[in-house]
Amino acid sequence: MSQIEPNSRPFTVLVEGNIGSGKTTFLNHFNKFEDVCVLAEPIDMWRNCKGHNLLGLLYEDIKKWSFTFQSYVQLTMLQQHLRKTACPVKLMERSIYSARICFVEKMKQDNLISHAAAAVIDKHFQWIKENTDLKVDLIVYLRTDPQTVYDRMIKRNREEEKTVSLDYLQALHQIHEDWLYHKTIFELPAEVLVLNANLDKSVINEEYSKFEPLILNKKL
Ligand code: DCP
Repeated sequence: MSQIEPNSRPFTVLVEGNIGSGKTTFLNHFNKFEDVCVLAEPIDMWRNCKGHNLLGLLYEDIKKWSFTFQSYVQLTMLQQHLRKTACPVKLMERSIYSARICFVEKMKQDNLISHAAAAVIDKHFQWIKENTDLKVDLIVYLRTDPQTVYDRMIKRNREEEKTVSLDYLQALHQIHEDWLYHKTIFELPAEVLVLNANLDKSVINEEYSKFEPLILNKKL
């Protein structure tokens, strides 16, 4: 395995997309490369914060738990951004950026989080950006149709997501589109590679293989 110099930064790639867009499948595809450090979303931590299932609480009563949940997401995502690796490439499932730009924003729009609570999250976010190294080299946007991800979500039947509606996925889709496709809202921390993630699991690995050199920062 090739290693990077002790103080240099790995080529950092964020994998973004709607709920059910196939981020895990994407990460699994790249897990086979020994030069790649794959950081899955810390969902187990969200399910067990000192014994509390924050993800479960969130969907039980979204208004009551949005702030608590997103505060913890922000901390766990920061830990992922700062995690050191000797690998030359680091692949992260989601980021502190999508937490703030997609999820907190959606909660704000829906009045699920007070403007005061959102301001606190934002203050933390701004401080983190200014005082830590969140540098990213590439964003992979797994672009999907809301109906496709809704069907996948129903099929996977994750206990906490039973109350997630097609409307919610449509709205989240729109925010991802505005941020990563139309590029009309917020900042973009890196260039975006858009992939068609509507494709079926049986063919999607072939699609991902085509983009391996770009994602792994290898010259063609
Ligand atoms: N979530 C949230 N706020 C965040 C990040 C995630 O409310 N800042 C929620 C949405 C989902 C769950 O956490 O219910 C996991 O969402 P992701 O879209 O990040 O991960 P998936 O497991 O759905 O990814 P995929 O199916 O693409 O592999």
